[in-house]
Amino acid sequence: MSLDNAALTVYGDSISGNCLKIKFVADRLGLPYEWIETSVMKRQTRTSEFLAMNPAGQVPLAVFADHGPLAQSNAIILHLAWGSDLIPDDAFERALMFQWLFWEQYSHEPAVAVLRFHKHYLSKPDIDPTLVTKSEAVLTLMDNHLKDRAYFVGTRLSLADVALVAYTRFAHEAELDLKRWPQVHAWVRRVEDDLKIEHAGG
Ligand SMILES: N[C@@H](CCC(=O)N[C@@H](CS)C(=O)NCC(=O)O)C(=O)O
Repeated sequence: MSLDNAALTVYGDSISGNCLKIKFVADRLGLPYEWIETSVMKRQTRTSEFLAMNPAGQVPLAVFADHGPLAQSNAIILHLAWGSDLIPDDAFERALMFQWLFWEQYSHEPAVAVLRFHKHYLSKPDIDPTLVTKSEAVLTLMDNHLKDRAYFVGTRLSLADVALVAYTRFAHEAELDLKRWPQVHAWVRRVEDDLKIEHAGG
């Protein structure tokens, strides 16, 4: 897609992997946008102004000058990247990319992102142990998938990698040491380099 300078406003919290997905894709594609920092911890997603744009009270939220608001991180990155090299041309590879995007939202994010939030941001003393076992299981599944490939789909970076790296790169903040999952560890570095972003895990 192409956008002029005033066409896209992104409401996002910079500590959120879901929000950073939008930044990574827009920056990679050279799409201009205005980022409005919107803190979840300060409940800035619960103001009447924000709820009027997204009744779900969540970031990220993309507001397109010509169409209006669009929520859900993976819907937003799909819209921004449609027609770009971040989405495979081949129909089956594209379906595989969707497979990983749905898995990310249903299985990965509810484990790894929630564990990180509870440990790193809420410093909860009573962490649900199933969050740890679920997070370890998703990282093991990813490590097995990456044993004979550099990217999740095909031979190049796609939205599947962008969505999955968003919280995996913060695994250390969930006290998950990626050295236990060496393929995932190397893939995180690879994708961070491709996206020209800092190595979150140092
Ligand atoms: N499935 C949504 C999840 C969005 C989400 O959970 N956003 C969090 C920040 S990562 C949020 O805004 N939480 C505030 C709240 O739910 O009150 C997506 O991918 O965009």
